[in-house]
Amino acid sequence: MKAALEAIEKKAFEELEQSTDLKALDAVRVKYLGKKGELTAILKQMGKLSAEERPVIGQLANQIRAQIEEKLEESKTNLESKLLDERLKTETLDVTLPGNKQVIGKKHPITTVLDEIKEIFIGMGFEIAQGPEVELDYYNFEALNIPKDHPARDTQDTFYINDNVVLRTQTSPVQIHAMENKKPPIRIIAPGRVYRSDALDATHSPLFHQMEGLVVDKNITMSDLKGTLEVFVKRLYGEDSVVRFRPHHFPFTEPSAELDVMCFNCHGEGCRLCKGEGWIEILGCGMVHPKVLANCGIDPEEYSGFAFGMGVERVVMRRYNIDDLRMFYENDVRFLNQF
Ligand code: 2U9
Repeated sequence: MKAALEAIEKKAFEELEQSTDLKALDAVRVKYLGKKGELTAILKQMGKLSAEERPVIGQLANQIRAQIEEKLEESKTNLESKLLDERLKTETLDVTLPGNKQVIGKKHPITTVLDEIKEIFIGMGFEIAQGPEVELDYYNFEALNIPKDHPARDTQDTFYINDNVVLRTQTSPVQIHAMENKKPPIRIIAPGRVYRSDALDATHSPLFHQMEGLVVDKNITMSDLKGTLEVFVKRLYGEDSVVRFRPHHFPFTEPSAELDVMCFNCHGEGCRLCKGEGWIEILGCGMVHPKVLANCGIDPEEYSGFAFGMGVERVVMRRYNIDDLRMFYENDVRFLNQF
C-alpha cells in the first residue's frame, strides 16, 4: 500500500505539471482527492491493515494528500498568474492614442441662414410668429387682397386640398392671424415652409422656405421700411453693402418695391454672377395695403405698416454658390457635410 500511495503522489504531480488550464487542475483534484478519487479508495482499505501498520500508512496518506493539495494550489496560482500575464499582453490599451472621433450632426444650410436672419430681426425688436402650413383660402389669398380671379390662385401655382383649403403659398397668412389677434404695435417675422405647384428642377421646388416680416403701428412710413431693410441687408451681407429699391406691384402692398443689393463681385458693372445686371434681387416689400389692414380689423386711418418677403433658398444658394435647388432636399450627406 505504501508503494501505491507513493505512485499516486508521483502521478498526481506529473498530471498537475501537465495541466494547462484550471479545468484540468480540478480534474486532477477530483481524480485523486475526490470522494471517488484514487487516494480516497486506498484510504478505504485501511481496515485491512494491522494495528501497527495503520498509523504509519495513515500518516503517509495524509502527508501525500497535503502535498498534492499544496502542489494543486501552487499550480493554480502559477496558472492564474500566467493567464493574467497573457491577458495583460493582449488587452493593453495605449492611452496615448487619439480618441475615436465622435461624428455629430450638422445644421442644414437653410436652417443656418434662417437662424441668422431671425437673429438680425430679433435684434431689431421683432418677434417670431408661426402658423399652419395648411391654410384656409381666405387667409392665403382673400385677406391679402388677392381676389378670386387672380392668377396666383390658379391650380398651376397652388396646391388645393379642397375649394377652401390650400397649402400656403407664402407665410403671409401667419401675419393675417397676428393682425386679427394682436393690437398694434406689431413687429413680427414669419419664417417657414411654403408650397407652390411647381415641378422640382434646378431653380424650382414645390416646397421652399420663406421669411416674411410685418410692422404695424402709428405713423409707419416708407422710410421706416427702407431703413429697416437696409440695416437687415448690411447685417446679412456686410456693412459696405449697397441697396436700391425698385418700384413694383403686389396686391397686398401699396406702394410696393423690390430690394436689390449691388453685386459684391462686379460692384454694379454686371458680371456672370449677377447675370450682367450689376444688382442681385433680395426681397419684395411695400406698405401694407389699407384693405389688408381693414380685413384684419385695423383702422388704416389710424395705423399703417410695412411688410416684406424673401425666398430663403435664394439667399443660401447665393451665399454658398449652390446652383441646384434640389441639393437642399436630397439629404445627401456628401452635400450636407460641407456646411
Ligand atoms: C401681410 C401683408 C403684406 C409680404 C411680401 C413680398 C413682398 C415678396 C416674395 C419674395 C420671394 C415671395 O418667396 S417669394 O417668392 N415675396 O416679394 N412679400 S411683400 O407682404 C405681406 C405679408 C403679410 C399681412
